[in-house]
Amino acid sequence: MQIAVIVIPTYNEAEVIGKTIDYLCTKTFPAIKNFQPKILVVDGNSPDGTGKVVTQKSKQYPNIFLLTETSKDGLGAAYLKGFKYAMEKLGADFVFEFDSDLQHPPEMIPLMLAEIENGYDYVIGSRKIKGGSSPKEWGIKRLFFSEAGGLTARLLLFFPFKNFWRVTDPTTGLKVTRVKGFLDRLDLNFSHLHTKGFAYKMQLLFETLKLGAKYKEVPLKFQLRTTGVSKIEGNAIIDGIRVCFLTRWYDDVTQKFLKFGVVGGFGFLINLFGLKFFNGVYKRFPWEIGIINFFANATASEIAIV
Ligand SMILES: Nc1nc2c(ncn2[C@@H]2O[C@H](COP(=O)(O)OP(=O)(O)OP(=O)(O)O)[C@@H](O)[C@H]2O)c(=O)[nH]1
Ligand SMILES: [Mg+2]
Repeated sequence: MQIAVIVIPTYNEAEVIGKTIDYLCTKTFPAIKNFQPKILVVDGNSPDGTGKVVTQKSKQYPNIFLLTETSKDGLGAAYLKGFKYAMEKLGADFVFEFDSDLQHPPEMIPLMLAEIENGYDYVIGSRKIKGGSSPKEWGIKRLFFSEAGGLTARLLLFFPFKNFWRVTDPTTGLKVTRVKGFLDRLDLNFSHLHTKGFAYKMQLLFETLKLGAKYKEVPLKFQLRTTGVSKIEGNAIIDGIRVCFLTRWYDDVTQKFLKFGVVGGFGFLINLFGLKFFNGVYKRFPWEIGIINFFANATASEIAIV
């Protein structure tokens, strides 16, 4: 049976992680028939004892794993370590990205696996399509940042190509990715990734789609965090813009476009100055203005081409 690993990063989530594991193991997993689910918690060495709760739960249920980092290292770092562990140690065929605080309804997991069975490689929960939503309780500021952040990421990553229209929620955290051909072909090292923070999501989204993953969005009703506090870093917006920009900048399509642009731009300038220069030179000859323009144009174009 194919293995689906639910990777859950945690930092100071002792209050909720036990409840999340109970819910997944008793309510969600029994509804999964064609996959073997495993839970991998990646804990940033939380001082509140999150790791201890997970260890206790691993005695109560099978297939609960804990990977403890030496310290809090950012959301991207936690997920990347989790992806590697899931592939190398847990035999993952599919890997979920899932929040510990139950903001992602666990019922989404079997629904997303059903789409995997339909042949999709990369299924994400979108708050922006029909049936999806953000918490009603979110204030205007958080809603604005969510909307503006999403649009900025879409523009920077994909405009004007088709993924700009296809990807409605680039900052969503709920995803499942097929390992074979996709997660196992991504460079998951930080020499390649532009951040260890939240924005890793945008770079991996871009690169997974670039690999040609069959992509599907399902509606996500993102819940309000009811226990613990948000771990979003203060610089998440600036870092997000930086990561989207760098991801697009280093893409081969952009690089080709830039090379053509630079070569074309230089050619244009040489042509312009050449035209002026040779116009002056040929004016010294007793020729008609049309002939002078013709020769000046021809000479300048030749030089620009060379
Ligand atoms: N290991 C690890 N986990 C983290 C880190 N930052 C966040 N997390 C966990 O990642 C998940 C998502 O973080 P949240 O703070 O809930 O972010 P969010 O859901 O976008 O924001 P809220 O709506 O405010 O909850 C939670 O389970 C966090 O405990 C980190 O640096 N290391
Ligand atoms: Mg959260």
